[in-house]
This record gives sequence, structure tokens and C-alpha cells, in this order.
Amino acid sequence: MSDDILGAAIDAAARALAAATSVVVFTGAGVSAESGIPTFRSGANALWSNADIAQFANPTGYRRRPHDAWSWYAKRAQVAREAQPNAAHHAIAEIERRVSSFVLVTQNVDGLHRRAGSANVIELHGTLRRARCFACSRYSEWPEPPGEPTCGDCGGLLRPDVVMFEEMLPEGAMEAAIDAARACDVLFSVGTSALVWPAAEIPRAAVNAGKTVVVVNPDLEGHPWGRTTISVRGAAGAVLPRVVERAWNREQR
Ligand code: BV8
Ligand code: ZN
Repeated sequence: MSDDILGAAIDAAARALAAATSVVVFTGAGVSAESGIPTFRSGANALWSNADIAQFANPTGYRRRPHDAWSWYAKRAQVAREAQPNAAHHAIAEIERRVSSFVLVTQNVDGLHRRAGSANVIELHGTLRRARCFACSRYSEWPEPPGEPTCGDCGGLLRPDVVMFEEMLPEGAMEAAIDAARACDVLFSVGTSALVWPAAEIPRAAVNAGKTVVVVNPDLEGHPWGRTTISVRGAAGAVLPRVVERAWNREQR
């Protein structure tokens, strides 16, 4: 995207943000890419590029090789703990502080939004900050060092408290997210390939409700286009701070 087209897209996004009282931000792995956390499907070190690893992302595959799977998630939990929120996370927290109605819906499990100060967060796919027992469902803080995946209560198999493929999302999470997407003035879809369901319904719900949808992604393929979509081709950490700065410095709100 040439600079002036990018500038015009950022301006349009800033105007939509400045005029909004109700904002939803929907994020995926791309918002944490500039914090050094690999995405699933894009970039050289995409997590899913190693088909073997993808075996751990459903309960059957996890149970088949519990120790390898546990170690894989433990490494991801460590990378997330050692990472820092980037300018995109901070810009999203700034939006929440400035608008009267705000919901952040994230597919990410790295906890960086909360560490950047976001409060009203729906973690659609759970979190690596907690472990859970397959047998007794007891939750626990993610153990450090991770040790063995054995439940301290019942001896059952531990797993991360994330939503794996073929598992249901947290009770009520999708309903709350869809309601927010339909009720907002503008929805920002940031750093997601929008390929995983039912989460991918969320930006589509905003488009179908005729809301302004701003897509921020270096790769704009496959997004749910609507006539009110503003597409900003760029990295979230570079784009979002500029949108926020233009929205409110100009508006002096
Ligand atoms: C369910 C766990 C009911 C946590 C994840 C066929 C059709 C439709 C649906 C299905 C189907 N077959 C199966 C399904 C259902 C399935 C599904 O959607 N499959 C897909 C692959 C087709 N969904 C499920 O199973 C869900 N449960 O449906 O239950 C059910 C019950 C029984 C049987 C069937 C169904 C559960 C889905 C949740 C799975 N868990 N993760 C973890 O380990 O992290 S999904 C995984 O993908 C992550 O959560 C991740 O967040 C999510 C989405 O990926 P993205 O976040 O978008 O990341 P991705 O790498 O894809 O994209 C990154 C983007 O960022 C790219 O566009 C890139 O260009 C961009 N980017 C890069 N750098 C930057 C950037 N953007 C901005 N700035 C940058 N710097
Ligand atoms: Zn247990």
C-alpha cells in the first residue's frame, strides 16, 4: 500500500474512531507478532507450518503424546511470559480508556492485552496463564517450572486452559462477542486471518449489521469485506498508534 493510500486509510480509520462511542476490537495472533510471538499461519516461523505440532491442538492429538504436547505449550507459555506488549496492545488499551463503550475480543492466549492494561477482554480461546485437568477440570495457575502434566488433586492429565480444535468456546463468550459486534459503531479486526470458527463470525456479524469495520493486517486476503470496510495494509504496531493519535489529538477529546 503506497504511503498516501496508507495515510488515507489511517485517516479514514481515525475519523471512524473519533466519531465512535462504542468500539469493538477483535484480535488474532498478528497483534502479538511484533512482540516476537509466532503467528499460526503467517511468517517464517508460523506455528502451524510444522504439521506435527498441529497434532497437539486437538484433545485426541494431545492425549496421544501428552508429554510432547505439554512441553510445546510450556514453551509457548514461557515465550508469552517473557514477551512484552507492543505498541498495538498499548494503542488498544488507550482506545478502551477513551471511548464510553468498549469490548476487546481476542483469539490470543498470550495474556499481552491484559498486561498492556486492557480490562474488558473476552478471551475466546482461553489462556496459557492457567492449566486445567482433563479428569477433574480443576484449574491452576500455569506451573513454573512446568514439571509433569499430572493433576495435583486427582493424578489426571493436565492441559493448558486453551480451547483446542473440536472443543466448545467458553460459555457465553460468542454470544457476548456477537452482541457487541452488532451493537458497536466500529469494529477493528486486527492481526487475524479470520479462518477459525466460530470466532470468524465476529467481524462478519459487524459487516452484516452494516457497521464500519476497519481491518488492520499486512495481508488483506480473505477478510469479510463489506461496503463500509476500511482496509489498512500494515503492521498493527505501526498502524494502530497512528490511528489513535490522529483520532484524538486532532479531536482534542
Ligand atoms: C468448535 C487454541 C464446535 C489456543 C485455537 C470447517 C469449516 C468451518 C469450521 C470448521 C471446519 N472444520 C472444523 C471446524 C471448526 C474449527 C475450525 O474453525 N477449523 C478451521 C481451521 C477451519 N473450530 C473449532 O474446532 C472450534 N470449536 O467449532 O467447536 C465443534 C465441536 C466438535 C467438532 C467440531 C466443532 C475451536 C476453535 C479454537 C481452536 N483453538 N487455538 C492456542 O493454541 O493458541 S485456534 C488458533 O487459530 C489460535 O487460537 C488463533 O488465534 C486462531 C486464529 O488464528 P489467528 O489468530 O488469525 O492467527 P493466524 O496465524 O491464522 O493469522 C495471523 C494474521 O496476522 C495473518 O492474517 C497475518 O497476515 C497477520 N499478521 C502478521 N503479522 C502482523 C499481522 N497483522 C497485524 N500486524 C502484524 N505485525
Ligand atoms: Zn484432576
